[in-house]
Amino acid sequence: MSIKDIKESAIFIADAHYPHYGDEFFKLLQNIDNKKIVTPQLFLMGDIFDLLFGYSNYIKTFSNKAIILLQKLSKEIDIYYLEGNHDFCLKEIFPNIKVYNREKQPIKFRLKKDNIYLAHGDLYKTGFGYNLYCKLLRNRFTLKSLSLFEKKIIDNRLKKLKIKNICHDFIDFKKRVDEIKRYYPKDSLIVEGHFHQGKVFENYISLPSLACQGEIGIIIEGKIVFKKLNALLSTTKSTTITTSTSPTSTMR
Ligand SMILES: [Mn+2]
Repeated sequence: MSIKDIKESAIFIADAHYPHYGDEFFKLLQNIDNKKIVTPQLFLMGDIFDLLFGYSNYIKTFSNKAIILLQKLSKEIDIYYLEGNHDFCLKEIFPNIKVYNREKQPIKFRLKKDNIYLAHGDLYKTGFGYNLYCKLLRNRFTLKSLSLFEKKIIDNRLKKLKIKNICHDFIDFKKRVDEIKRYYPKDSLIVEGHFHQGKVFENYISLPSLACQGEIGIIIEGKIVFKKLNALLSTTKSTTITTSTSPTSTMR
């Protein structure tokens, strides 16, 4: 299997937790749709939705406009979706998106000459509950017997998620990063979301959460740079201007 390249201007969105933490995610999709932001590849790094899974029409109603726009965009640009712990069983919803469930992660790409591994970031932690949940939901029989209670379960879950504080510093994050890095080849770049930190530790990039830091990752001159949506709009619009005053974090 040939390894795909991550292209210049590729965009990484992590942990938007849509629709509970603002409209930035939808705005970003709109700007890609109206070509104010031009990107050849969109990497959705998981927990893009605060709660979304396939085989349930009810859960889709909460994020309908974003789902429809994503479906449209997936026919026009390459979209990769690495499922998170809040969004899974997505193949059914997004037939034109390359969906990678937790078991298929990390996925290997190339960025210039480097090997780069992408994962949502919850691989090396037990995920028994939601794996089981996912497997159950894939089963038509369970789905049918669950559908009676579906609305109640989802309403209850959403109510809790809505008030959850998801933005905070991760104590001893460096220690956690070192543990994760042991699972990857030494000379590779690692890009993960999940932790909502937006920090870089040598070859480990913890993507910012769109819900918390309000930033996304974008490839500029072969490197991942973190940017706010507004800064992204001004850069794309004025590609001839080489200097930017917006705060960015760079890593290679
Ligand atoms: Mn997560």
